[in-house]
Amino acid sequence: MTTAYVTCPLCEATCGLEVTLDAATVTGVRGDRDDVFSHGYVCPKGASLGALHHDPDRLRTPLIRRGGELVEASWDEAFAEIDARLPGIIDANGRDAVAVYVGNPVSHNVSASVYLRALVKALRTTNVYTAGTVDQIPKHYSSGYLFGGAMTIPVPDLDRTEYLLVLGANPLVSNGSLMTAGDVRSRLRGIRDRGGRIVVVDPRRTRSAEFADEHHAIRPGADALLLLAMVHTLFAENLVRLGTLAGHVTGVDEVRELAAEFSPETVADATGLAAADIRRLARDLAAADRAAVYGRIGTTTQEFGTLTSWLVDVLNVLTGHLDREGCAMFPLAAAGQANTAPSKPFRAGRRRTRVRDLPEVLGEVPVATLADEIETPGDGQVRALITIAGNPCLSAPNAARLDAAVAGLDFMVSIDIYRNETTRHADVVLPAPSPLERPHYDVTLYQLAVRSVANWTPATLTSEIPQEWRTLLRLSGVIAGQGPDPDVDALDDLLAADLADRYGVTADDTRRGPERIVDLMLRAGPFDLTLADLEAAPHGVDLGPMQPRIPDVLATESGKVELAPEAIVSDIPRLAASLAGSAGSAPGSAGSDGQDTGRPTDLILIGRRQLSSNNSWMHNLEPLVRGSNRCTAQLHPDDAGRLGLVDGDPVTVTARTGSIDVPVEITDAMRPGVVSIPHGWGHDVAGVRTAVATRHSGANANVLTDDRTLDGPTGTAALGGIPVTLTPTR
Ligand SMILES: Nc1nc2c(c(=O)[nH]1)N[C@H]1C(S)=C(S)[C@@H](COP(=O)(O)OP(=O)(O)OC[C@H]3O[C@@H](n4cnc5c(=O)[nH]c(N)nc54)[C@H](O)[C@@H]3O)O[C@H]1N2
Ligand SMILES: Nc1nc2c(c(=O)[nH]1)N[C@H]1C(S)=C(S)[C@@H](COP(=O)(O)OP(=O)(O)OC[C@H]3O[C@@H](n4cnc5c(=O)[nH]c(N)nc54)[C@H](O)[C@@H]3O)O[C@H]1N2
Ligand code: SF4
Ligand SMILES: [Mo]
Repeated sequence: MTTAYVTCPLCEATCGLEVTLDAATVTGVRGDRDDVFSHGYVCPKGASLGALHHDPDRLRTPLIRRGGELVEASWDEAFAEIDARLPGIIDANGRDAVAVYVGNPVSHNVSASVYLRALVKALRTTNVYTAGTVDQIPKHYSSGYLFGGAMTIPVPDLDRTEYLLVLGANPLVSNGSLMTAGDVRSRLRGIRDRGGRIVVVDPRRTRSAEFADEHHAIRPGADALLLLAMVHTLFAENLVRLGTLAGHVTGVDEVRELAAEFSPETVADATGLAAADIRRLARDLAAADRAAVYGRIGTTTQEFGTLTSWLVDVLNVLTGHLDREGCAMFPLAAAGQANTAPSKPFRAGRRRTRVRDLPEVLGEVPVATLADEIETPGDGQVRALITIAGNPCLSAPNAARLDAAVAGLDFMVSIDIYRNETTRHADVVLPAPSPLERPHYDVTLYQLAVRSVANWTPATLTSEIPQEWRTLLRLSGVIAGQGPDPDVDALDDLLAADLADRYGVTADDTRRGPERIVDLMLRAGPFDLTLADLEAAPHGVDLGPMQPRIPDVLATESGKVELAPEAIVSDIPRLAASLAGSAGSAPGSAGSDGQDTGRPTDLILIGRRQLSSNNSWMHNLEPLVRGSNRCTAQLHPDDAGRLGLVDGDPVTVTARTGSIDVPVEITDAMRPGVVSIPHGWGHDVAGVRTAVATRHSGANANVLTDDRTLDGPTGTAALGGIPVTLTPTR
């Protein structure tokens, strides 16, 4: 029996886990009590790392399409196939003919996130699509314009705050997002134990809302109106206090003027909150000494995602709750320096997409328009696709359309651990090691951590499958014209030298791959660590709480927090128009879509996360698909009564883009007029190899979400606020 200490790479919480093994068999996974950050916490997903590793359906060899079927092949055969087909498509159709889709697990995988840059560089395509464009891009955009850097994202100082206003997040289920906090439950409990308050704004009474002191069931998509009315109240009641930020902020007067027309009375109907409650929320926030406003996916994947993300921080600034102990603060990461390296002020929209004229943000373009780019003929039409750790056929809006478009591509390569709803369409599938077969250091998520921590995980088990960084470099070499078997070590040396140069340190060339990269990032970082320091600390190194960082952290042109950037406030007229359009609208209507179909059974669709799910890809593990982890449409009893439905009835849910069949689950946790269906289900399609998931298939909620309904400034998909009708299934 042996024991290994690993950082869980499955979600943003970065928990430390203790894995016990009998030779190469995982016999147990539990929380590591000595972990400096998570102190022994583990969730059902982390506890399933062994089941994931031993899943017989997980891919171990490459697959190639032969006579229409995906068959097992050697690595050399797989790369020979790619070499025979991909460069030809680029030669004939140009570089933009190849698109890349980068999925969520890339951010949790140092091999993939660092070495992806080599692939993107080799491709030189403008068609870089990411899961971020159905997620947090509005937050990068608002932070970029407010503070100068897209990763300069304030996170709540959870361990010291006394008032936390949460919008559109359910940390007790998601374990926290854009707020890396091992054991978030204990940290939230800490707020209450200190006598503090937690307020949750969410159309659904979630676990986090139950846990909180106060819950407001807002209408979907109305957060920007609520927050703007709170800003209005701060000015109207003379509660604006910049405190330590005075002298570091521009644009306060513009914000006052912009908020003038949004009084609490004006927005009360549209938000579903009483004007008196809106005023009180503003006063409570202003009165709290240590407070933070925090918004997550319910605030970014909606039609006013950018405005809402911006207003979250506008409130933090106007109440003096930014960059101060116990408030919203800027993390300091030990490696990767996303918000410490000097950088040019952030700008988005440096180029726009061919078919729908949508902006790039961080070089990424919205996956909501990938189907357009595949289907629309002309120069730059997408003919080939590379997916890396992504399942867009389940996770992107108007998924049925995207699925058909992807099926019609000339060529597709996927790097993935499963043959699933997306990778089944590939011509070549390249497997990647399981999380226990690779080293790990959470370069990305530590940028957002509520304390500075660093933890290195060596690979627990060896693998026949090449490390993902090797696969990415090999693919890059093929695309660069070096043939099917490029010198991967030479490419690695180049990448390391390039990064060492950028960070101004000397790389330790006795190491290779992510070991060498993480080591040089640590040595360039603010804590002067080396990888050897972390290798000697299997439970991690705690580097202390967040510290005030203004003005040094600011990278705007003016060197100040620019509170009213044109690139954001130019979207306010659209918000005002939605308010005008929402007068007298049906319950639950976001009042922002103008897509009311006029039918009496109209409801507004939102999503939800489930404790034992991980987006679309952990449903193949028996321990996770038991019990309450089911794909249902949650509905308020009043709506169920109106529709003549009882609990468990099958219903057909229909939107502009399509319809799905799911059972209803009647619960007064829902706001009347709103229906909630989780995403990531819909596994009963041909050609997948996920036997357990197929048995627990559920339905694909993204057949209902609309690729036309987007956040204005960024083109991020509005996955919530979709009008749907429910009819009993015959
Ligand atoms: N167990 C589990 N954990 C996960 C994941 C998972 O799939 N399962 N996924 C991970 C990923 S990729 C992410 S991005 C994070 C997300 O982390 P969270 O944002 O915390 O995740 P959700 O549980 O989806 O919470 C979003 C909430 O927004 C609410 N909401 C919907 N529309 C609106 C609206 O218009 N306004 C407001 N105020 N609220 C709204 C929903 O009811 C929901 O409760 O979670 C991560 N963690
Ligand atoms: N309706 C609705 N849709 C949503 C959301 C929502 O709230 N509602 N949330 C959105 C959000 S926040 C996100 S982040 C996206 C996620 O969207 P995606 O990233 O497209 O989807 P995932 O389900 O995370 O799929 C991850 C894929 O990576 C594979 N994988 C896992 N680990 C590895 C690895 O180490 N290497 C490789 N190569 N592959 C690996 C899995 O098998 C799976 O195919 O979904 C979005 N879609
Ligand atoms: S909360 Fe996230 S990091 Fe922690 S064990 Fe669960 S999946 Fe892993
Ligand atoms: Mo996400």
